[in-house]
Amino acid sequence: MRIDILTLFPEMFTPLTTSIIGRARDKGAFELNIINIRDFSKDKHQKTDDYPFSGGDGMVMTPQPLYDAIMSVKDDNCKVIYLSPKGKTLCQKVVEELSKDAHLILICGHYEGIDERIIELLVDEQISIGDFVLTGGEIPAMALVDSIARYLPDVLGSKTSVIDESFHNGLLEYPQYTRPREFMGLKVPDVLLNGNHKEIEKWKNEQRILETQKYRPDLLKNFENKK
Ligand code: 4FL
Repeated sequence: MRIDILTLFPEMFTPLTTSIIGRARDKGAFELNIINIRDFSKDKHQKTDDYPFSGGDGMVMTPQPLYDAIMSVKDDNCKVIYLSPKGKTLCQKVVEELSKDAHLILICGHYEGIDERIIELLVDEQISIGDFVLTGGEIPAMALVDSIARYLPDVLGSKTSVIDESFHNGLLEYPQYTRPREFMGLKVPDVLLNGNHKEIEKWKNEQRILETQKYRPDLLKNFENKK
C-alpha cells in the first residue's frame, strides 16, 4: 500500500518514523510519502492561504497549491481523503476497508479549512476522528495511518492477531494481567493461572461482554442487533 500525506507541516510527522510504524516503513510493508503543499505554490512568496470571501476570522487554504500537490501524486486507483470535522467519524470497520486500498492520498487542512472547490473537484471522502476541533488535520492523518498500518501484512508480528482486539465483533477487550500474581493486595483471577485453555477462552468471552457493559453500553446495542 502507498499513502501520500499532503501537509503544510511535514515536520509534524516524525512520530511515524519510530516504533512499529517506522519499522514497517523500513521493511517496505508500506510506502509513506510526506509532501509539503507549500512546494507547489506558484505565488512569489509561496503563500498557501488567503482571506475568506465571506469575511470572518481566520484564513483559508488556497486551491492552487493543493490542486497541484494532489495532481502530482494522483493516479487511477487512488482515494483522496480530507481529514475534516465534517467527515464521517472513523471506526474500525472503515479502517479495515481502507487498508484494502492500493493508494490513499490524505489532505491535512489548517486554519479555517481548505477552499470548497478542492473538495468538489478532487476529494473522494471526508473523515473525522471525533467530534472535536484541532489546529489541523495532521494528528487525525497520523491516527488514520497508524490504524490502517496494523492491518497490512508484515506490520504486526504473526503472534498479535488483529481480530483479537477491541472492537472486533464490536466488543471491548477483556482485562489484561501480567506478573506479579498479587499487586497491592489485588490478585490475578484464578482462572488465568490454572492453565485450562477452554475455561480461559470462556472467561475472555464473558469479560468482553462485561467490559462493554461497564464502559461502552452503546456498543453492546450494536452487538445485540448483529446477533
Ligand atoms: C479533522 C478534527 C478530523 C477531527 C481541525 C482541522 C479535524 C480537524 N477529525 N480539526 N481538522
